[in-house]
Amino acid sequence: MSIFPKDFLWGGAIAANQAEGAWNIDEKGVAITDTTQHGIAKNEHDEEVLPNTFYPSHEAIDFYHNYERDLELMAEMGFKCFRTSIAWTRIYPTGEEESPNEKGLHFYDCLFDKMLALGIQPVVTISHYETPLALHKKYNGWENKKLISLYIKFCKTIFERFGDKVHYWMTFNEMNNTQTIPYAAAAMDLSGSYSHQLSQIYQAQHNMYVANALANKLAKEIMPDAHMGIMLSLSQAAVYPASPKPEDVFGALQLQRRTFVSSDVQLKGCYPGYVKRIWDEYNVKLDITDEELDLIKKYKSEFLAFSYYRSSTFEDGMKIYGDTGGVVGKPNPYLKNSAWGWPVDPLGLRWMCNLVQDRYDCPMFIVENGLGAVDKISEDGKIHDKERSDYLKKHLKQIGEAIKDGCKVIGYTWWGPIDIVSAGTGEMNKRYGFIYVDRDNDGKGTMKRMKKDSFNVYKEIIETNGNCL
Ligand code: BGP
Repeated sequence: MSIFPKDFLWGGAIAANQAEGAWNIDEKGVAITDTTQHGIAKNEHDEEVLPNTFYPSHEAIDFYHNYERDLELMAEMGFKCFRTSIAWTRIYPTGEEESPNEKGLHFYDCLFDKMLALGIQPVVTISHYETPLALHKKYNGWENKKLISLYIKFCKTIFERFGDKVHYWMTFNEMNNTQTIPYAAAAMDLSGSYSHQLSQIYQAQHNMYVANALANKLAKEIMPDAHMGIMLSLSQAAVYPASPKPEDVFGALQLQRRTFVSSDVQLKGCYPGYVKRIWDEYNVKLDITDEELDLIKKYKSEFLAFSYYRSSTFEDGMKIYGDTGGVVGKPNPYLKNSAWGWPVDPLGLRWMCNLVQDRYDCPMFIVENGLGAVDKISEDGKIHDKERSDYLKKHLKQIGEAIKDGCKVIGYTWWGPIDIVSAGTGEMNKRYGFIYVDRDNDGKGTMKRMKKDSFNVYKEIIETNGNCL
């Protein structure tokens, strides 16, 4: 008897901007993710806390022209679902056109039809940091409430067009990252005093909460059987205190729950007290109406999707960006790091699932988990990526334990089942895939695809519904 439910959604996840390429063809407009992003998040001492850089992924792996063969490889592994995003600028190039771009709609029609033909359920992130650049320039992104109606127009178009093909939707990617990478997550530049910067961040987040509520309302009207979820980055939320020192323990709790602000508001339907304390202490000024609070309360999200890569450790006195959850992180002596310095902590994932279960008692979907590593082609012409297979098996084992703990985990999509562009570094060499793509950091290569050893490891796990773990 498998630990995993028989209808468990095994799969993989990518994002339009990190895989499709074709960034400026078929009438697509420029998205913020097509630009070298800038801006550095600072703390109240004006110290740089987190780099806020993204890189243009222009050609990426040209998934736009290779998706049929790529999806056939996913189907060969037995995928039940596949997560990707719909590039907003393929549908509304500047975000404000009267009517949508038919070439963009046609691409996603073909993409979802191919998935369904292979028995793969599409799981769609409505916007994966892919806000039209024009809306950043005109409104400074989500800081302006105008984005709400423009986003809902985008939702209406894609719900009406794809509602009979797509049944799992997430409104935004990792929306709690508005705190740490505002330019990517909210298409927003921060400015002025620290208090003003926090006001911008919480205003953008509030506007996104209102948009999420209105999207849930619209979905029920257009796609009654749709599952509407929110998506967070919970990697940095697995925060351990560096010692039993009360200041370390309470500081870790503070950080952890501040990462849960977005899910508290959208799954519980109201703002928690600890956020209001931040607003008071930092003189945060917001434009929030009673009507908006009623919408948030009435149209809550159904499931919590999240990414988990690593855990972090908090020590009293550490720099915290904006008192809003940005964790610089202190090395954990009990964990080994990946080649990019991310602590590998499978038990942290079980811990996170239990935290989410206790906090929300709602279905949870792990939509990003993976290991970015340097892959080398061996003399035998193969890629023996044992580290990745070990990471996969250890994390899935912990999900199995979490399910036995009573956590309602409905699915798992490995981040980057095929090599794609790293968002944080702009590199192709930070590879996540079970499928290798011959393309390097300089955009050179044949774009040829090749199975790694981990391809068959995941294939067997799915075939046995996790029993071989
Ligand atoms: C998450 C993003 C993904 C992906 C992932 C891995 O925060 O939602 O888009 O990028 O991080 O990070 P990276 O690509 O920087 O290795």
